[in-house]
Amino acid sequence: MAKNEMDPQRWKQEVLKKYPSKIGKKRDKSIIVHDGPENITQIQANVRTIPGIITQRGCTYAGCKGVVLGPTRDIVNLVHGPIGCSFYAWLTRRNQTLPPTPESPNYMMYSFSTDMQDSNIVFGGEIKLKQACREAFELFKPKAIGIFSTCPVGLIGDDVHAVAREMKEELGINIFGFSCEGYKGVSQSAGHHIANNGLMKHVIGLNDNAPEGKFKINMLGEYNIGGDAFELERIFEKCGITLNTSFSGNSTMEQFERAHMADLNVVMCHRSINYVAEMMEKKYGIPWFKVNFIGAESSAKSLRKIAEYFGDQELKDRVEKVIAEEMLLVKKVIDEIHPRTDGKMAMMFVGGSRAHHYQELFSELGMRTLSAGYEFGHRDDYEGRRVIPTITVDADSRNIEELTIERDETKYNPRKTEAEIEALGGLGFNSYEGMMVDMAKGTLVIDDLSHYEMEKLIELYHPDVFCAGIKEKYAVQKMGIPMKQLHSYDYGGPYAGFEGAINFYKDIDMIVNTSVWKLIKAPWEAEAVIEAEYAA
Ligand code: CFM
Repeated sequence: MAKNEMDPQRWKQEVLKKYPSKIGKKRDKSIIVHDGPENITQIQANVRTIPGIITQRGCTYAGCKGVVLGPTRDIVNLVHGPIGCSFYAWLTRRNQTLPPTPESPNYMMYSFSTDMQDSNIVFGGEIKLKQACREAFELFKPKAIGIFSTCPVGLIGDDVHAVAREMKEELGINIFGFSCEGYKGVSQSAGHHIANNGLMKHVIGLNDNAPEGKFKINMLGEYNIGGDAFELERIFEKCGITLNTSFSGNSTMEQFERAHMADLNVVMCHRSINYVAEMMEKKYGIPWFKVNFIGAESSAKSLRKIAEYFGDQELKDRVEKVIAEEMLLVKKVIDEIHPRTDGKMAMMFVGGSRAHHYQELFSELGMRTLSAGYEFGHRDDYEGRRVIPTITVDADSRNIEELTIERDETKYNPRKTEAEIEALGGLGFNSYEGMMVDMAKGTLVIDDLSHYEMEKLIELYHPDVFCAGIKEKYAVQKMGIPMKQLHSYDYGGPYAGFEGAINFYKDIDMIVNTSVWKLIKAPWEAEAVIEAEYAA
């Protein structure tokens, strides 16, 4: 703790006492004063948001359509619902994609929607949905169409799966539906799971033609925000590692179909795609482990893990050579910037993985993370996968289908024997240690941060940079604290890999060292505040 910094325990009590007691009791379990990596406290996560607290969360449809399937360029992702929901369908998430030729299909700049009207709500929307499929097929001749359900679809009972089957038959292309109505889960996390299930059921395993290459991997949970995937593709190519499939940054339908041909699954964002990793292991025998390409050191570590897995000396040497070369540039920039960022304080409240990963980048700059949390992470994302068996299944989690996956006898091929897996145990197969293990004692870990809690963090700690999303951005900046979006990168990036790390160091240096913020007065500094307490 820096001098004169408020004790986190006191901060927590101050915040909780302002809530009505029932709400205070609920929030108490989601706000953890971290007792250090050796003594991880249970956190309440993935439960319903308290109405009115102003959550950062999104909906199930956003997780399915926007996050997991959204970055695929050659599937027509058709939203079945009112046009408002389709704002999400229209490049709002800054995924980038690079078709091989200008003629190659790329539908990412389109917004496909059935534009449901009142009459469809009353009389049903299936006919309109069929028409939309036919129209999309006629206009674009896509390889596949994905149909995404918004809230009204579930409320009126349109059967998107029946329509998908019928249209698949009629049009002769792969068409599949998702029951990802916005209300289906407590956040977008449910949508990830539904998308994972759909990909397993309808797409993965359809095509056995894999690209040439001795070391074939799938990259799971990398969505090419701000060009991150391009940087990772560059690094893999330099190392001689073949990227078979990417879920789903810069991806195509063909890549998804051949995902079962890889020798290894590496998982970036555990929250959004761990289900696919697990299911592919069972069905096809592909092992998986967690990697992190946010941060130069962790990128190097992840590359070494991949090389170790394949065990090929030539690959190992080449990876070392690449790391040495890249680190030379990284180090040069760090040496210059570090003195200006050292000791500064960051806070980050993002999604279900970045609040963990980005702490690495900040620590490379000598900055500490005083407080962090996920919008929709589960306990395993905080405390590590070992707590999964102890997570209570509630009505909301039971709502999401759990697929029963059997071994595919014709395509199952264990990439490593049990003995080999055991010998490589240090790589951490099937495991993720979560965020808290990497955080210092006395930090504040907060799940589903409320707007009020955010204001109190800023008011009482004055962090040097606050990281979250567009909903928080201008509220934070009005309080005179620089704000960095870690969802869209504020139109910057890439931040993954080595070149990405360099971009990040430079951006953060600019952000935390500009003097303009000192000229802004927060509302409570500029005017008198009237405070009141409940009489009852
Ligand atoms: Fe995974 Fe993501 Fe994230 Fe996520 Fe997201 Fe995202 Fe995110 Mo925004 S899949 S959990 S649902 S890393 S859209 S690319 S930035 S909240 S931290």
